[in-house]
Amino acid sequence: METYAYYADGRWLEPAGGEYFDSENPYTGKAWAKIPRCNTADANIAVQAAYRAYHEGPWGRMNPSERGAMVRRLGDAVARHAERLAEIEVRDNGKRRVDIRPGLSSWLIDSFYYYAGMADKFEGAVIPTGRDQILNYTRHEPYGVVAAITAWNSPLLIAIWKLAPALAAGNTVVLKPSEFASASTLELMKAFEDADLPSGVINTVTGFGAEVGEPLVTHEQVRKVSFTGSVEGGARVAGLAARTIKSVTMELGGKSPQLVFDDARLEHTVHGVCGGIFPPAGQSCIAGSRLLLQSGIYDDFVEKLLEVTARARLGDPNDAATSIGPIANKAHFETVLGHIERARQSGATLACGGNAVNPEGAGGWFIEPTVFTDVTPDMPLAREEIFGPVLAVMRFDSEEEAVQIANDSDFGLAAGIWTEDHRRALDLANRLEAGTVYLNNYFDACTQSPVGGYKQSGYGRENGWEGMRDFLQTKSVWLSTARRIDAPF
Ligand code: TXE
Repeated sequence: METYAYYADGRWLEPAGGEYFDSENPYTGKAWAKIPRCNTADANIAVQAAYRAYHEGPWGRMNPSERGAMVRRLGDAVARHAERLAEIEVRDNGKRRVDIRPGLSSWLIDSFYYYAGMADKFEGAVIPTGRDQILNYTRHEPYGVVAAITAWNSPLLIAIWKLAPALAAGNTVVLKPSEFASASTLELMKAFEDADLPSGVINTVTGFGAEVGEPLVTHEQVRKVSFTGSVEGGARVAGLAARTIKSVTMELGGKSPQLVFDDARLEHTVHGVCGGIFPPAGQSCIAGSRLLLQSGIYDDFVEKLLEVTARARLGDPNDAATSIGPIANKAHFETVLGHIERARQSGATLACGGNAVNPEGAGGWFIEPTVFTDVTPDMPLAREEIFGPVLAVMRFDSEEEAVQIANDSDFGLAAGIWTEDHRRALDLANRLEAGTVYLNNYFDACTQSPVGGYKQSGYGRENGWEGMRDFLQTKSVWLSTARRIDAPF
C-alpha cells in the first residue's frame, strides 16, 4: 500500500486529524493506496499558504510574461512525468491508458503552453468617456485564492483545465480532487515540484466534500470557486459560495442527445455514436447517452449498433486491446446497476448488455455496454444522468420533433447531429440548447475551444479565451487632470 501526504505551502503534510482513507484500483476492486483525510484545519493551512503566496510572495506582483514562463514550466514538468502520471491515473481511476497517456504528451500539456502564452495578452481598454481631463481605463486582475474542486472521472484533465488558466491569470490555487480518485492529482503535485514555483502557489488537499471541500468553499480568503461535478454537488457548492459572494464556475452533468437523420452515413454514424459513450464506460460529462433515430433509419441503425457494440472488449485498462475499462468506483458501479434495474422495470426494451461482468477474473467493477430501445422521453432513463455505459434509444419522425425531444431536458452540455444535409445541421445546431454541438463527429475537445453547459449543466467556460476570462475580474480606473474641484456646497 502506498501512503500519500497532501501538498500545501510547498511541503508534503500529514492530515491534521491523522486519518487516511483507502483508494481502490477499479480493475481489481482492491485498495492500493492510503489518501489523507483532510479536514478544516488542513483546508486552512492550504488556503493561508495560497493567500500568503498571492499577497506577500512574488507571485502576486510578478509581471505576466515571467508568470507565463513559469506556467510553461508546469507543462514541461507534466511531460517529464507523463509515464508516472498515466500509470497512477489508470491504477486509481480505471481510465484506459490509451485515453490518458497520449494526452500527457500533447493536448494536456498544451493547456499550460496555451495559457502561458495568454498570461500577458489580456489587455485592458481606454474608455472614451467623452469627459475632458479624465483618463478612464480598465485592467483585468486575478481574484487571488481560487478553490478548484474536481470530479473522479478524469482527475488530471479536469485539474489541468482549471490550473493552467487560473495560474496564468495570476491567481493561486487550492485543489481538491474527488475522494474516489485523488492519487493522480497528488502525483501531479510531485511533478510540479520540478517547475520550482514559489511555495503556496499550487496546493492540494484531499478528502470528502463535506469535510474539506466545504471549508474551502466557505473560507473568507477564497474569492473564486471552480467546480466540476454533479448537479447536486454543484448546487450545494454554489449555494455555500453565495454566502460570501464568491465568483463560481460550474461544470456539471449532462444527458446529451445524438440526433441521427435518415440520410446519415450508417456505419460512420454508428461508430461515432458508440464512440461517444462506450469507451469511457459512459463516464464522461458529455457522453452522448440519448440516441434519437429518425424512423427511416431506425431498424438498420439499431441492427448495426448492436453488431458493433457486441465487439467491445471489457478488460484491463492498461491493455491497448481493451475497448471499455471498469467503472471508476464501487459506489458508482452500484448506482449505474440501479439505473439499469429501474430501466428494465420502465417498459423500455433491453436490446443488449445490462449486466455486471468480471472480465479476466480481475475482480473489479465492470458493466457491459448496454442499449435500451423503445425508450420514451418521459422515462427516467431518458431524463436522468446515469454516467455509465447505458444508451437510451428513442424514435422521431420530423426535425421539429427531434429538436423538441433533444431540448426537453434539464441538462444542456453537448449534442450531436448526424446528417449529410449540412444546411439542416447548421440550422439545428443553432436551435439545440447545449454548450457544445457536434456535427457528424462527437467527443472532440481542445484547449483553444470553450466548453461548458446550458441550463443545469452549469455556467462559465473552460478552455479558450473565456477559460482564462473566468479567472479574472475587471477594474475601471478614472484619472482626473482637473486643476480644481468646485466646492459641492
Ligand atoms: O461528482 P460530485 P462526482 C460530472 C458528471 C457527474 C459527476 C461525477 O456529469 O455528474 O461529475 O463526478 C466535491 N462541498 N462531471 O461523482 O459528487 C467532491 O468531493 C465541497 C461534469 O465526483 O459532485 C468531488 O471532489 N465539495 C464535468 C467533487 O465535488 C464537494 C466533467 C465532485 O463530486 C461537496 C466530469 C460539497 N458539499 C464530470 N460535495 C464537466 N461538465 O466538464 C461534493 N464535493
